[in-house]
Amino acid sequence: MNLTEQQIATYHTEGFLIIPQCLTHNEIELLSKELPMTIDRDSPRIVLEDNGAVRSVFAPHFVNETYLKLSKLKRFVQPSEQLIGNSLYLHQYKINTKKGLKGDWWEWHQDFPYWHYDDGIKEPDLVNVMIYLQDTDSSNGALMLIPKSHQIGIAKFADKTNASTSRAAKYSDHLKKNDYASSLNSDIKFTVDHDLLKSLASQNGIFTASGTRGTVVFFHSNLFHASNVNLTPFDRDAVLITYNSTANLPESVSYPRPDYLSGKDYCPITDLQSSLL
Ligand code: 6CS
Ligand code: FE
Repeated sequence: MNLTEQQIATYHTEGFLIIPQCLTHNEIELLSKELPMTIDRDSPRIVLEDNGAVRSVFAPHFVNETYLKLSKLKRFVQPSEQLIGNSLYLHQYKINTKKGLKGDWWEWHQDFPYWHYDDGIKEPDLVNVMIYLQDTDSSNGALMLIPKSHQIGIAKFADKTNASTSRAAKYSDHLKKNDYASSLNSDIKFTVDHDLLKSLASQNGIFTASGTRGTVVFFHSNLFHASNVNLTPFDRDAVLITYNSTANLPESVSYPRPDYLSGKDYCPITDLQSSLL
């Protein structure tokens, strides 16, 4: 699947691009059937909500062939190469399982600050590919976005610590103890300053990326985004694949995060797949 010039322009202006029905019914059925096989609750790859429900499953491709093939689908890699303008490798891969009545929120944030400060990636030349495995809307925690917000680069952070020092430097301490929770839980460390959020939301509005199962949202690593709790009794599983340019490899950081959070296979993605089946 190749994007048109118009679609590429839309992505660079708005910061996101939605492709409905990007996966077939049978492909989605297979992903849903195999999702439980990616979960080993004793593994550090699994992040839990405070209430014990699974919040995220990192690196499902480490343990499951179908999810490995998903990360190599032509339908994702080729458009992402067009958007980034370079060959790509897999930087991060997770399933954010927002369980029925238990799945918590994601506060307004950008992804790139985590990949810049925690993983040492210099430029925001990464793209997120988000796939809905169920019909998703505002009732069960669809992705909320502020269009064009990626254009300002790394935003001013909300001050959660009323620290006078630079927050990023302060928070790197968390990495010393292999404590990644403040990047992955429902109280994440780098969130957007509320005055800035209000100003951009007033200018550009807040868009809720609703879509039927199989919808794919490509979005920029600096785009402001959030998602609400899941108030329905039904699960809302979203797969997020993050590709990084092979010309933008991480520089060394004091406390490197493990490979399930920050991919270490920097080879360009090959053996592209046409289908999951
Ligand atoms: O730390 C990370 O890599 C993860 N944390 C957030 C809040 N978004 C990006 C990524 O999934
Ligand atoms: Fe995010």
